[in-house]
Amino acid sequence: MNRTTDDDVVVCSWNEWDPLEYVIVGRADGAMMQAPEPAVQNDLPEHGFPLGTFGPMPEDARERAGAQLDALADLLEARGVRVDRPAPLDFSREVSTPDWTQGSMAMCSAPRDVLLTVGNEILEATMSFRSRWYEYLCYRPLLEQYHRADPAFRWEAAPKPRLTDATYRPDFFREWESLSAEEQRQRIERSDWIITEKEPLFDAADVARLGKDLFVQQSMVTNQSGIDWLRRHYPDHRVHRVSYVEPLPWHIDATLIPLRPGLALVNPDRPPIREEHHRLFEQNGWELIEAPRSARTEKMPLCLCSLWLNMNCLVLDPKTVCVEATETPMMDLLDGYGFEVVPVPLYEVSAFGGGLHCATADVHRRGSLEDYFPKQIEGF
Ligand code: ABU
Repeated sequence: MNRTTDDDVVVCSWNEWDPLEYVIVGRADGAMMQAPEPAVQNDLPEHGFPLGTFGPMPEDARERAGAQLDALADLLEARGVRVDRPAPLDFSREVSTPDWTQGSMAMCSAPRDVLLTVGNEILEATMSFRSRWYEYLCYRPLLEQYHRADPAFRWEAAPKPRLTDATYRPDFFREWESLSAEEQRQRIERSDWIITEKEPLFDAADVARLGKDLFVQQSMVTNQSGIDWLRRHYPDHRVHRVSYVEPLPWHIDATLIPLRPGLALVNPDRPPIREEHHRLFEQNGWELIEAPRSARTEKMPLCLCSLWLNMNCLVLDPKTVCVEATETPMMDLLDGYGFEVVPVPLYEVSAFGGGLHCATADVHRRGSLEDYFPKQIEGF
């Protein structure tokens, strides 16, 4: 259903670029370096977290990240975008299900990882880390509110995964380190990552929304079964399973960033595995721009993301894009393509799960469902 003109619309967003009117911005409150679990083995002795340890993120870093997220929320509100914020849990708590016990949760600074908005639906992703299994609870007060306010809002949750040991390949990280470059390349080509196909798994941030076409990356947190589940869940969309030449991939939003109809950023270090990926864009008249490298040469302490967070932009409308304020090469590039570039300081948040795209989740963009890829490729 296309519901773009009703004044009472609360939830509706079909793509990454229509005018943004309503958004959720994450929070850093209570953020933890999560306890080890099969899929997460942090080893950061130089920053106080050697392998096997966990605990609260340093208070000063948390305050700086929180202040940048608050400033992002203020900036968006000043530009007329309505902003909601999640309700943090006590992330330091041990949590369990009948299948496992996990020493701590993590944080709620990256709503994009958890919530997938497609049209008038918000889907809670399965997630694939035990430390993030309960993160959806941070958004429940908002989702309840949208459900009351918007009679057309479809509130959905993907099947909660069991995340037993059978979901993870044992010794994945040790084995990965022992592989030759050629063996690693072969695994990348097979998308042979830590999660098995035991049950459907996906993070919402592995999905790029381009109208009728959804590009879903198979990654360390999204498996083939999760992509199949999404394909069945969105029968009116075309769900493309994509993968890129990237060791240990984690979320598509530093690899493929759509900017407006016909224009997208791609990552020059992460070409697609299948040539059909670029051919699909090109035969539908899209220009793919290679992102410039980050202005930075070093990541923030405790940052688990790559320097390609410079690509992790938030598009406000097809002429306006928010870019991290120190990323001058990216700002210059987008300025050259005619965008109004809004610089937003957010680098402190990179140690808390991401950049501008990660730190936000769409509630409403003004627009309708369109087909930007009328010329499809059989089998892709
Ligand atoms: N959540 C986005 C992280 C992507 C990257 O580190 O490249």
